[in-house]
Amino acid sequence: MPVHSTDIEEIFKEVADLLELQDANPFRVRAYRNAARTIASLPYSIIDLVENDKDLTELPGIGEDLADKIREICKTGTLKFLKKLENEEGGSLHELMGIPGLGPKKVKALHQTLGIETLQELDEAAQQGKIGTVEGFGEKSEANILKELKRLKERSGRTPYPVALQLAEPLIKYLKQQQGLKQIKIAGSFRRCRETVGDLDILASCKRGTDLITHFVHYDEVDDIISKGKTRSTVILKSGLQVDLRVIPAVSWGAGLFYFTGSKAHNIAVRKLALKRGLKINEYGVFKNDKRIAGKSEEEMYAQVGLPYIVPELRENRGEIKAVAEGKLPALITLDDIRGDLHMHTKKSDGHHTISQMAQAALERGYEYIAITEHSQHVRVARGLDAKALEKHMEEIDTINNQIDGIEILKGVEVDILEDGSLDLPDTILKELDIVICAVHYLFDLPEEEQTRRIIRALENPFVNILAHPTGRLIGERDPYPIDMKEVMKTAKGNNCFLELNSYPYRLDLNDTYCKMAKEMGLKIAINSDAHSTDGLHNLSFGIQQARRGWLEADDVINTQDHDNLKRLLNKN
Ligand code: DGT
Ligand code: CA
Ligand code: CA
Repeated sequence: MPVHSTDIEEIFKEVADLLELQDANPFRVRAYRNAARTIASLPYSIIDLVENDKDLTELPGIGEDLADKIREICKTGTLKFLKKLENEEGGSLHELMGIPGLGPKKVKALHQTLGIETLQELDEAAQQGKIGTVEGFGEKSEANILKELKRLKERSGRTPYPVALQLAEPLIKYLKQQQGLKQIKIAGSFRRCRETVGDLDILASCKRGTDLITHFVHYDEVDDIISKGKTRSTVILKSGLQVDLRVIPAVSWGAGLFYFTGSKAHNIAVRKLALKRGLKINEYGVFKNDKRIAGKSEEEMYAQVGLPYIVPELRENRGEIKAVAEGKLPALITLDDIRGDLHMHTKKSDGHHTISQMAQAALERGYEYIAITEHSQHVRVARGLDAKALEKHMEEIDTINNQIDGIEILKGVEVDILEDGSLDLPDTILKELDIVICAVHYLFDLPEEEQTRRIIRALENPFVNILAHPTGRLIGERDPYPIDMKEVMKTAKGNNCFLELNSYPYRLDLNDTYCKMAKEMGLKIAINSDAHSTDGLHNLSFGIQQARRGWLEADDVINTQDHDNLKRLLNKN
């Protein structure tokens, strides 16, 4: 079982949690958390360092002991020390800490008073109303625990796209080793670039299909074989992800790809068009009087029903068929259209790299400009800046901007929207910045009207340009806060502001349908990485996928503009 960087990170985090539950020395706890953070922020996999026998102790926060442990995990896939902690008293309490709001102190209180050790016991106790009686808990926290447990159950059904991607890549590489393999592709929601996938649908055409199926079920990561036929098999990977493999003949490759890419609603709409022409469509081709007239490629399938090729991201039956028929299919944005990135953090707040490291990395990506946008003071956990610190930071940005050629560094901020919709920094300083992003980072549970009013007031500030991650959701973790999006969009447009599509793959906020809604209102979007390290700049490709699902074209997005045009868009007066 191959080890990933994230496995090591997870193991160290779990060790830290368990040590903390045991009241271990806080320095020891912190050492494991720091190590996990170091590994997470490396712009390359730590596995590579181990495989190349590099000195791990040169990394920040990694001493001899942790270096040994990293090597042990790489070699064995597990850590003996973690197993030991898990077998000790309270070793199963770690899973309770996966519930937002339950830190080590609260978990310990639940354990000591009610004897709760597992999620199931937690669920039962909450159902019976026992949690609210424990000191430090109330009815509200009990309701919250029930809500989070429910979400956890739902969440286990779908896999976030980046996780699916990480699991799919080595599997495809493995399947490609099979002799006689002609074509292989992942279809389904993964190909449509949905933010989460229910399962992976892999299609292949191969000289001897049964060989490929046998090869498939012998993959190291397979935990359970659900079915194994001559042309089809379903397995569950150790991660819990289900994978379907179908072997299809080369003559119907395009038909199979079309059918299993879906969505189901899109398939049905296309089939209706075929019926009107007296044609039949199935996963083997397009048929006229039982004679196959298309099936080798998706293009010829679409052509037979009178349509040009439709990219997978649009296949959701959200008007794409009517749009192509009228010749109004959007020319979807690509990563190549992006000229800069307007939201990122440095070491100064909660990022990992310096201004010049971020600028250098952006330059290497071919960008013409970036904006450095640290947090404001309210976000203490992220070491947000007050007015004085921001002023100093602005001077530093100027200095570096003068030193570096080929890229413009804009002076920005991600300023917090306070409870009443005022901003966390005075206008006198906002006015001096090239770009002001505002964002909600707390009080997610205000009633819709209040939350809407709060955000609208922020957008009415004369110096604000962009509303970051407009719904605050974290995929699989936190629901969007309730707001009247239409009103927010109207206000943004009326005040020459823009909304962000935050590309962090667990945010993707705005989502696809809101992007489409903005486009229809003529409101432009900024697709930003929100990078906290040089590596984080890569997240932009996830944002582009979501934007494409939302029908966005280059012109709908402000950071496709050159620097002069961008400056004009950001200068509201
Ligand atoms: P998921 O896995 O829930 O994220 O979503 P999909 O879209 O990958 O759905 P899945 O895995 O159930 O099926 C893969 C594709 O197969 C689906 O997108 C369209 C096609 N398909 C499945 N069932 C039907 C069906 O009953 N009718 C039609 N026309 N197509 C279907
Ligand atoms: Ca699927
Ligand atoms: Ca499937």
